[in-house]
Amino acid sequence: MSFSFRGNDGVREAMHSVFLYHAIQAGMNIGIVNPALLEVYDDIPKDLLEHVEDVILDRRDDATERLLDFAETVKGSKVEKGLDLSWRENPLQDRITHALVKGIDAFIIEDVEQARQKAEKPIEVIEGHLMIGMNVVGDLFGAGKMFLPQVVKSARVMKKAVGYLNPFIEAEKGDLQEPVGKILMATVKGDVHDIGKNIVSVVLACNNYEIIDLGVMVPPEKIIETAINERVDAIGLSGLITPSLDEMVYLAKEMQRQNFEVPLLIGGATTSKAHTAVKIDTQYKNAVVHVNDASRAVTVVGDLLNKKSSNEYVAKLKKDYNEFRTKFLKRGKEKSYISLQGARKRKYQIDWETSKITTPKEIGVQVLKQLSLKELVPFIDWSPFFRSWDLHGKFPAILNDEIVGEQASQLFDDAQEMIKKIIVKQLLKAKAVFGLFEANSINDDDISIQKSGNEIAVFRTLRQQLKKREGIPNLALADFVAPKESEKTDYMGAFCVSIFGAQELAESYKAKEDDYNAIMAQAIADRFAEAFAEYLHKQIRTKHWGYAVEENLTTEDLIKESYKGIRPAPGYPACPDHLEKETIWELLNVEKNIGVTLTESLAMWPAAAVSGYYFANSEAKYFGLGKIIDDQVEDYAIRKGITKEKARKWLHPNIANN
Ligand code: B12
Repeated sequence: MSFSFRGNDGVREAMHSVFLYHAIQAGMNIGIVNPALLEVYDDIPKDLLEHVEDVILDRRDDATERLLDFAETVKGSKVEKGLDLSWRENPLQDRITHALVKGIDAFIIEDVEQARQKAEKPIEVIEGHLMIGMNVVGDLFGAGKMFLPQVVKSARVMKKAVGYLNPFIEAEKGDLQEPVGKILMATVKGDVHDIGKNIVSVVLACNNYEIIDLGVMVPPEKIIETAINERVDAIGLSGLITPSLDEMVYLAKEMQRQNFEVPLLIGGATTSKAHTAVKIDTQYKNAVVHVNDASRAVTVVGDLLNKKSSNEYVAKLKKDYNEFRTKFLKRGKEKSYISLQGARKRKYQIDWETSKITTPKEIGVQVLKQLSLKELVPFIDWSPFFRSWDLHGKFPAILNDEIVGEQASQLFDDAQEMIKKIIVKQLLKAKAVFGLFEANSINDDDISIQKSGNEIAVFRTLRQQLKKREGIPNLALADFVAPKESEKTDYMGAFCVSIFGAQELAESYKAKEDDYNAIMAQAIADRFAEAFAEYLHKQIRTKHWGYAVEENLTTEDLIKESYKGIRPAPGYPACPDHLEKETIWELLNVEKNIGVTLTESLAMWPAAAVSGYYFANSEAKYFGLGKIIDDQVEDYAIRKGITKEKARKWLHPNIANN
């Protein structure tokens, strides 16, 4: 018998059960019969059963079509998986290990209780049964045979088991299990991003490290004080945006000043081995190490805290960073830069006589407070979602990837479940403010924003200064807006989108010791934020500004940025200057309109947020500013009316040989 079927999971599961049942009834020769499947048979709703049986028993000509139609009506009523319970018949230790490796928490209390009754002291269950299981998890992860989402699920099972045992341990005044080390984790002052830090914390906790997580926006004094009071064995700092790099340098200096000896771990999207070696390592004479993904964290921390070999490891690390630094600093010097004046002469030239300028259909500021998240789902770019979980590959191909495909599919299914729940229960809220304005570039690199001919704001843009081949322009975003001298009225836009509620949702899962879903909630909120930016940009192009009304692009086209016009965001390569967010905030009255605030490092809160500009010219394109030199820093300080020191502080990641 053969049939093809593309119903939803619930129906597919039921099909499978019914097929198995009938096959058994018919005395077919089936290799493995899992009794658990037959239990599901009893639970199959009568109407579904009838439709499925029609197909299998070939009772009607239109049976398949009817079943497919029926499948549409029962979407979302997925039957629980996990039917193969044969592992429950294994010995106790195997069951506990299986539960930890597979991340199944359904039976862990039952098994742990059995282990507790057999043990002399409840602590033995943690030190014995559970640690044996977690060591298997650690080994498989280390060997690349288990992936991050699985490890985070294992941690969830472990936490549930330990949570159950702790009252017993405390009741007999026994000592709780000794961790192998205490690690302080914090996202530095002014930064709000913590998904990476949370992932690393879970992975380290899985390996029996005690984690003191101070959360986000943590002032240096608090980090220092907690490190002293808690006698931590290492400090881990995380940061998403470039201003955080300075905070890390400051902390390293402070640790040195206060004669700290513990290692300093550096991580987060904006950090790099180069910055760590050049700027942080030089400030602290003890170990400083950059860790760029969660899977490396365990080995690095293990090496740093290993009493026997840590001296040797740290010496090697220092030597490596020293060599790296020397090479890196030389590399920067090989590049040549041209003066700002020279760069301005090589600006990107648009022929404003012929270039089409579309007058926006709606000028001024608008607020969106009630957008349904459902609308954003088709705009989600899933590839970065998998990357957050350390699964690398492009969506959708990643779902069938030979190595990570199974994990990616499971993760994707879990994400869909959570999205459904978020939408139905309205757990997250999408808010945006945007505005379209009259604009002209002035003094080469500034953009004057006007209302009825009066200037209401000025955006300062930065110009590439790398020496380039003849004919290749030195770009600044201002090049994409008609200059005042052209006597043409041009336009520009600005926006801020944000997803509210992610922190609260993640906290609610954390309170239930469920890190897997806590991280999932944050990762999904980030996807929604980016999808919202994509969605709104499309609305701008096709509706509010209306310069690309005819556009018909797929999500894939949007991911490839095949659209006309651009939406660069302060901090991204074309405009790395975060300070410009302050101008966006004033112009759009962001805080009052939607409640998104800026921290002292100009990170946005809530964290799942994007803010940026809209340029509509068909020649506008994304680019990287690269490095700039001192004359531009000075010029920028004058244009912006700030001190040169302040300009240097904000621009330093982009200053050559700095
Ligand atoms: C996804 C993403 C976003 C998402 C979500 C970010 C978030 N969760 O906060 C959204 C769309 C919301 C976003 C917004 C912004 N982003 Co963004 N974003 C990214 C992107 C593409 C991936 C970051 C990410 O989430 N990675 C996944 C996580 C899990 O990885 P991770 O944090 O790096 O953590 C891993 C390791 O670093 C390490 N780790 C992390 N912490 C620690 C700590 C310790 C102790 C250790 C040992 C290890 C460790 O282990 C983790 C797990 O493997 C990066 C580019 C990139 N490829 O990195 C840009 C990037 C980080 N974003 C950037 C910018 C500028 C912004 C915005 C300012 C843009 C804007 N104007 O709107 C905003 C800021 C948001 C805010 N709240 O202020 C810049 C930052 C550089 C800069 N110039 O400041 C980047 C680098 C892009 C770029 N090339 O310019 N962003």
